[in-house]
Amino acid sequence: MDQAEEEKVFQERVDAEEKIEPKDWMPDKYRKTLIRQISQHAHSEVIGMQPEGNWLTRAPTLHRKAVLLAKVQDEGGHGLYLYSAAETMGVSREEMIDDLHEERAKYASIFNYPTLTWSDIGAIGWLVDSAAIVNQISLQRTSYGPYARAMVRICKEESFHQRQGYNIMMTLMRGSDEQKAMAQDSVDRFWWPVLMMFGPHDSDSVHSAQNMKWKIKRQSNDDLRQKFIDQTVEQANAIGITLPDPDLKWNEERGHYDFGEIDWEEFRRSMSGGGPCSRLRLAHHRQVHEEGEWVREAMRVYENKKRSNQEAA
Ligand code: FAQ
Repeated sequence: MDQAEEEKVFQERVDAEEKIEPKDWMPDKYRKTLIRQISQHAHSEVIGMQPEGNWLTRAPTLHRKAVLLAKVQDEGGHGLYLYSAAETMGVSREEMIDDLHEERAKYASIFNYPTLTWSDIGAIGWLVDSAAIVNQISLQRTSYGPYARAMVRICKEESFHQRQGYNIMMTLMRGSDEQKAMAQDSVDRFWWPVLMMFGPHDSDSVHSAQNMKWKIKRQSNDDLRQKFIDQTVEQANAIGITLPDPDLKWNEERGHYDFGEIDWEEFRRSMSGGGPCSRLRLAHHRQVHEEGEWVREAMRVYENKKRSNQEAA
């Protein structure tokens, strides 16, 4: 088959909802855009451990600490599933980490914001994990098999993360005036950056049109953002939190909440190294990666020794 025929058969398989597996033929651009998206997703999970890890030593109770510890470890695990899924497409872990360190690869801009108070941990669990779930539920049906399967387990774990975050917010909102003000302040700071997690408007999204056709993406950035807003308004009302958007109101005709415009200048700044903690996040990742070199070296020596023993036997 020539290239055009192969692409036609590939598209027919995608249209028929068949999963594409690592050894199947796929267009080069499909492989490239998936490596881009999956590795960025993996980097987000791992960089996302930093803002929450910041509060591990200051969690208010032993119970909260144990829960947060489990959550942060889960995020590291998600990164590992996702790096493994990307590796099935022929890219190595080293290349992906290099791309992150050299700022050729992105990670979710939300993790460039600081966690200033304990309630920020509640706001991240509730809002950031909710947004991640809305996006990832959709990705469970993505066309690339290893990515879709990784999403199933990740979504289950994210549900627990969301519940623990909402539980922190609910507890604070039942507390003193000071606790209520702290919870509200976290939501005031995180709300707009969370809406940016879904990416630019569909009309400005460079990858959406092709990636929807290939069923890498199953729902558009704007549709997912709307879904998240509709469900979150009800959750905020239930605990007495005010979402910081004066334009937020139910639109009977559309059957959705209307909302104000996102500050896209801030989004662009934050995703391209100009967020409040961008430098810190990457510097920390580079430092920890360097400190872990002895583990990778030990693994390489062990693998080489095992191979030479097998060859000698
Ligand atoms: N931040 O053409 P599009 C989590 C970039 S996991 C930074 O629309 P696409 C778990 C985009 O990469 C959160 N950059 O791109 C957790 C592209 O740049 P490029 C991560 C962004 O790929 C919770 C450019 O803008 N989840 O939270 C962002 O079709 C708590 C043009 O955009 C995923 O990664 C952004 N927010 O759609 C962990 C889900 N948005 O690559 C710890 C998988 C867009 O050309 C604690 N990814 N950009 O240089 C996706 O679904 C998609 O990649 C989108 C972007 C929706 C993020």
